[in-house]
Amino acid sequence: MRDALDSALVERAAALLEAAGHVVVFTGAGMSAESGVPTFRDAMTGLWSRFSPEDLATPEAWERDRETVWRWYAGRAAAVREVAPNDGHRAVAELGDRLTSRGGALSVVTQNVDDLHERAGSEVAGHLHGSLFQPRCEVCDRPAGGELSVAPDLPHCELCDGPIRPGVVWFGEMLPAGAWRAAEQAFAAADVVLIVGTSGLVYPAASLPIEAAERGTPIIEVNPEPSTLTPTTDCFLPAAAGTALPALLRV
Ligand code: BV8
Ligand code: ZN
Repeated sequence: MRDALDSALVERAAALLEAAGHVVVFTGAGMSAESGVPTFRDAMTGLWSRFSPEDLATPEAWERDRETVWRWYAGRAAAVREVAPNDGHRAVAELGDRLTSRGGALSVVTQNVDDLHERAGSEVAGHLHGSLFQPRCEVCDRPAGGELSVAPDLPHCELCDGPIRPGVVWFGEMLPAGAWRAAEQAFAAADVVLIVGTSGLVYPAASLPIEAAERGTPIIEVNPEPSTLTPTTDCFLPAAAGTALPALLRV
């Protein structure tokens, strides 16, 4: 990762945000990396080292071995409970407060299944890939109560005794209609899109900033490494979220 963040780049990005009425912040796993939540591309550690996320985050894995899949999500939910939002999450919340105070709006659209944006004070317009804290009955779809996420053993629905499944979107599953609609509306209304910490590999989520760029919406990206989305951006800040986002607020 390059050293000092180029102040001219920060000033250009800050000017785009300053001139904007409605900003969309689109985040991926890199947003939570400095909180200690491993990104999807990180090697799976410890007892999970023999799996890859694509192996476990699928309906087929759930049908094949519900206990193992449930335990993986319960472990991830427990790990998120042990960590805190980072300076990047707090800067996004502060940006939202500043926009609101001048009659503007901030929409957070996240691919992340953690609740760190909310715990930093942001309202999330859409969790495109669901949440670790919204388990639900696989049979009757009844929400099972957030804390069940960390229950180590496979729980069953109180109403119909169906298996409770993690409230996340697996590969091959449709994205939640409400979250997708809210995200499309937010991107359509955006004067600026700020992308933070995503490789841009997962669709259809990645199509949102790409289509915004095609409509001429200015795109700012924060990522220590270029991503597949970098070619569509107007301003690429090669830095971590916890460094670049607070810097944008200090200009
Ligand atoms: C679907 C929940 C359709 C589960 C996740 C074209 C069109 C439509 C679909 C597809 C398509 N091509 C392929 C598909 C299928 C598939 C897909 O996209 N596959 C990929 C792998 C090619 N998509 C789907 O299956 C989606 N569903 O399309 O349904 C359909 C149509 C008809 C009928 C039925 C269905 C569903 C996808 C959702 C999968 N679920 N998560 C769970 O968490 O277990 S996705 C999961 O991976 C995460 O949620 C996250 O979104 C994604 C990982 O991406 P990132 O967030 O970007 O994380 P990553 O690790 O990749 O990158 C981290 C970045 O952070 C890096 O760039 C790094 O440099 C940076 N970084 C690191 N540190 C920092 C940092 N940045 C800033 N600061 C730092 N400190
Ligand atoms: Zn049920």
